[in-house]
Amino acid sequence: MIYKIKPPHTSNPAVIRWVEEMAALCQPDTLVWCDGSDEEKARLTEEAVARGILIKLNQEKLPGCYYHRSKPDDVARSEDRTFICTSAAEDAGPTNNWAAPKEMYRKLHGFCAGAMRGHTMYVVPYLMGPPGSSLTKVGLELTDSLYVVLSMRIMTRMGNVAYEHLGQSEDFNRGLHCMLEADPARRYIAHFPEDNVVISTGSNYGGNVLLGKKCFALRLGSWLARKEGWLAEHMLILSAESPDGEKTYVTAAFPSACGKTNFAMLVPPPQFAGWKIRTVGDDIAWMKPGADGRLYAINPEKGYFGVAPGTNAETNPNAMAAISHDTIYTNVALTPDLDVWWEGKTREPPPQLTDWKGRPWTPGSKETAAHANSRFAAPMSNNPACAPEVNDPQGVPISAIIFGGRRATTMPLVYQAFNWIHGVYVGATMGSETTAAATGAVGKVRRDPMAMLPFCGYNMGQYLHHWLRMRKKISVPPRIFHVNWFRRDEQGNYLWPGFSENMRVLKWIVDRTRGRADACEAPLGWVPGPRDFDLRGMKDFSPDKLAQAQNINVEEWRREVLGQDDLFFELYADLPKELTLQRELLVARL
Ligand code: GTP
Ligand code: SPV
Ligand code: MN
Repeated sequence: MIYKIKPPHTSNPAVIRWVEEMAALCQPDTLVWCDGSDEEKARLTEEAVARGILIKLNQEKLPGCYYHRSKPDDVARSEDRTFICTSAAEDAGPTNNWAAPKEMYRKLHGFCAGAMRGHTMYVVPYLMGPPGSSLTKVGLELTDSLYVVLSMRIMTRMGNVAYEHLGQSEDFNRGLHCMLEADPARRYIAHFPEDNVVISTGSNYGGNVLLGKKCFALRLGSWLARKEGWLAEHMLILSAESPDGEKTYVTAAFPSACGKTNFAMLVPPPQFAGWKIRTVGDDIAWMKPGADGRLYAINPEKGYFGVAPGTNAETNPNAMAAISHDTIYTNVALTPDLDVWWEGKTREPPPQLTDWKGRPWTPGSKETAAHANSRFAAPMSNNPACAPEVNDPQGVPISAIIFGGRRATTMPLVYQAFNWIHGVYVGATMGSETTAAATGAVGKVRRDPMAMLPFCGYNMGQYLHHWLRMRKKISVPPRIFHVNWFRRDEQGNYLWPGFSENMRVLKWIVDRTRGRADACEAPLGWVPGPRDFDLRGMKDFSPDKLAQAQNINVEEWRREVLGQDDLFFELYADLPKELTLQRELLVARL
């Protein structure tokens, strides 16, 4: 039928049938079955450079690194173009865009028909999760984007390993990505949970098109998780090892561009010598109750698709090491000798740059040199602090779950929920200022339950029920906490220095899960007592300042509870009554 470079590495009839069907629809000139080999990477990279899709960066400074510029109107996730297509609209719920599956298939198949004429369709098989894990799942992404193929190779376990895991099973995610010249008018990210299908059209950017990540691992993942009794969450996973070798595993859900990658790669300050923080995952956690009653987490990904701006050798040396080789950069700025730069990388900007749109840039230029949502894709094995457990099929047992948002006011630095149900309420009512990770206004507080507002693949009210139900399957529940690294003083300065100093908060959390640290009862939950929070060696930080960062202002909380009510109204039809009761208890305590 079609020219094939290399035969498929699988005899799975469901795979072959589906690929042939989609190829017949899109009509590519060539069909390439990817195998994940080094030879293939070298060949495709060379082709991407020849076609101007990637720019080869300075190989002395950045060995194995390449650069990609996306279209200026295709630079972030498009939440308004993201759809959950279920037979019944209630299944998508009030917080998702919904469309009838039949209509959406018709529209998108219409866009895709013949769209790959003159182009190549790549068949990208991948695993989400380490081989051999009961949580691991198989996906297949068909794409006409070389940038996607090479990024998927970094972000997932891509290649024949996926066919080996799949065998003759029909249980795999079917993802079709058609670039359509990144035309915003034909930009759709459509999920069909009832069929385990994703179709993405009209974009070539990150979360819109790396279909293993937000589409499969979170939106369809959360749908499957409810059906199968586990949790698919927008969470980092870290391991905290104390000087005497005790390891505690923690997950944290912060909204997009709110600090997950940085927290997962934390380097403790000098006063915490002997503590080792290692990264299991920086964006997604799949968690399942184990036979021992604890909750076990795996990171389904194999790489980091992280925010570049703000990343530097002081605040995140592990990330800087991770992106020093074999990394694909998108929409950062370039130096004349083809090194990369972004706002916050160095204190002084270089005198001359090429900005993310390809224009000359100097420190006097009005716009930023790098896009605010410019990113890197780096293999997790590049991270000096990568936890060896990332390949453990069992996953790691979680002792604490942390929720957190980006809040200039109201939210204290840290508090602990009284119990699981209260913790679910704390997560459900999370608010955060919007960031450049999604198109639209930046800096507006919105409710973002469990940091999953853009990623929950079904009815948000049902999702909260699922969280409450999970408690019955976990006899040793993780303790639940809330943090805010982003509170500001009247002058607009951050009250808390953040980054490595977040170790002090993490230490209290670890000690709480081990029953070692004291706490005081406050209206919001348990907060560290004055002697239980280690401020040793902090410059310009006094107990007074901590009190300011921890302050609970009743006026602000009155507005906060009203803000939460907006979400509760929206979810009313499916809102668990436990959460309404928690609201009442909070008001009573305030
Ligand atoms: P996604 O990949 O979009 O899901 O984001 P993320 O949650 O992994 O966010 P990331 O760690 O990349 O941080 C986003 C931005 O917040 C970066 O510019 C960081 O420099 C900044 N940031 C991270 N941690 C802190 C902190 O503790 N304090 C302050 N002030 N800024 C932080
Ligand atoms: C996010 O926006 O939460 C990300 C980046 O992690 S993207 O993959 O583009 O969604
Ligand atoms: Mn994310």
